[in-house]
Amino acid sequence: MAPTFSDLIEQTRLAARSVVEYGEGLLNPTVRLGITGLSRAGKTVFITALVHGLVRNGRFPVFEALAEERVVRARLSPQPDDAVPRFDYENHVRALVTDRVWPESTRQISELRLVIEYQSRSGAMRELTIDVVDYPGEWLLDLPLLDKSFEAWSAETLELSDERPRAPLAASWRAHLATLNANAPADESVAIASARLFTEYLQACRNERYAMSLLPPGRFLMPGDLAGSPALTFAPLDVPVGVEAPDGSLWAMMRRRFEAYKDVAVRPFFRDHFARLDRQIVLIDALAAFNAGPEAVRDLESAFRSLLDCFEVGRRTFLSALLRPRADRILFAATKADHLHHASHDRLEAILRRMVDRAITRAGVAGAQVDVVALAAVRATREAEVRRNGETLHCILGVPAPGEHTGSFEKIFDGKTEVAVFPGELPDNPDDLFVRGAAPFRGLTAVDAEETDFRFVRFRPPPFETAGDGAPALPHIRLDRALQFLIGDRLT
Ligand SMILES: Nc1nc2c(ncn2[C@@H]2O[C@H](COP(=O)(O)OP(=O)(O)OP(=O)(O)O)[C@@H](O)[C@H]2O)c(=O)[nH]1
Ligand SMILES: [Mg+2]
Repeated sequence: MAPTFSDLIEQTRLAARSVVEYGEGLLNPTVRLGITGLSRAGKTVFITALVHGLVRNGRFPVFEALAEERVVRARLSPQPDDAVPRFDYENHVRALVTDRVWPESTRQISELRLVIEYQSRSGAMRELTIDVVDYPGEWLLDLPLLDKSFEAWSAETLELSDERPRAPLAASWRAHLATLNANAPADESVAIASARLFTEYLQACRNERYAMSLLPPGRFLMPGDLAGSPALTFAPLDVPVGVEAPDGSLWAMMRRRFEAYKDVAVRPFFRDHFARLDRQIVLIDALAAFNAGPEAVRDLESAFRSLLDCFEVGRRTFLSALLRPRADRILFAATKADHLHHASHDRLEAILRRMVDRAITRAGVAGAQVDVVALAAVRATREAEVRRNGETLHCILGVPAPGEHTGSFEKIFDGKTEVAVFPGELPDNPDDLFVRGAAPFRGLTAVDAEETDFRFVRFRPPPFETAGDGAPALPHIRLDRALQFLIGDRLT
């Protein structure tokens, strides 16, 4: 699609800013680290654990600068943007470490700056500044809307809502839509009713039983400060693509609001956060999708396909910084790997690789380094082998969060008792999970909880681990490998 006038202005603005930032970067080396992920993927926990580990000299043997004892200290520092709230690091740490509860879902964008004082391999004292941004994952799925018209988005959304398992969840909204005449005069009460029913449909799709991922517009699920505004009061209509809407019609009003949504909510978010990243980690919670079933896995895959097509990747040279800033390293991470025995971690990585293969190829072609890892920013479990009927099962041990239950509800956990859980085993061949028509695995979408092939219980955060040297630290899985890939080369 040819760039529109507002796209051109946007690009000029970005280019001007990146020249300034490039100059600042030479004087005061800074990495803008993008933590990307859909809602509940594990962004807030990842940032908290990463910063906690760096500030308190966590156990990161694979992170070379720390292992070689060249990190003098890491400290929090005032963030660059005065108008963005600060990431509530202290409260998140308190929740995780003292109360042993997970942080709440993120409702607003926030920012944190960390400065690492270190000794270079040549012996010189240096500083590296790291800026991270946290935001509600729902907003991420708005990026693909930027180059879609209202009509194209409507058509796609309607088509998707005809598929299983969405169709029954969309029934009320679709019944209301069927009563509307898009060419009739605009009516605010109709717009309000449509937006409400459409939002209820999106909310229903998100239920853990269905775990659908592709649910834009993101602010319908997490409105931030736009709740109730006209820019959020629209819904898809059954209208043809490439035709002009009659003046004063419901269609014209919906289309105008869809464009307003992009101008007010999506473009500023993209401009202020996504278009300026040096390094990216993309966090993906594949386990919630396995829990729900093959439809959820396919939906997650298509959500990422449309999303990753929007990313800019490639080497950061002066020229590319001038033209457009790019991320030159991207790490795809399957989060919450502590829900699986380590025997399944390679398989989880293979599944993730399969899910984002197109993005990996494109990033490689553009000159960016790409890697894939299965990690747990906070490891809430230990491993155990359990023998049952002469068979050895790879189990995990952990304290389920209060209110979690066994598949058949015969036991509701109290948040204090440790249990052994067999989460299921991932297939050797990732295609078994993706190929339509292949023997499908069973998830919550299709069967009752006691018949599913995978079962991932939500565990409470773990107590501190004490190392040989007596220093307490939060346990993790491969968080140090992620850190080494993302910033290790900047600390040599
Ligand atoms: N066991 C385990 N659970 C995790 C881990 N990371 C995240 N979780 C679980 O996943 C949930 C979501 O994690 P968050 O970090 O809040 O996810 P988020 O990406 O910030 O989500 P939004 O703020 O909604 O966009 C947590 O409440 C935990 O239940 C992990 O490393 N291990
Ligand atoms: Mg969050």
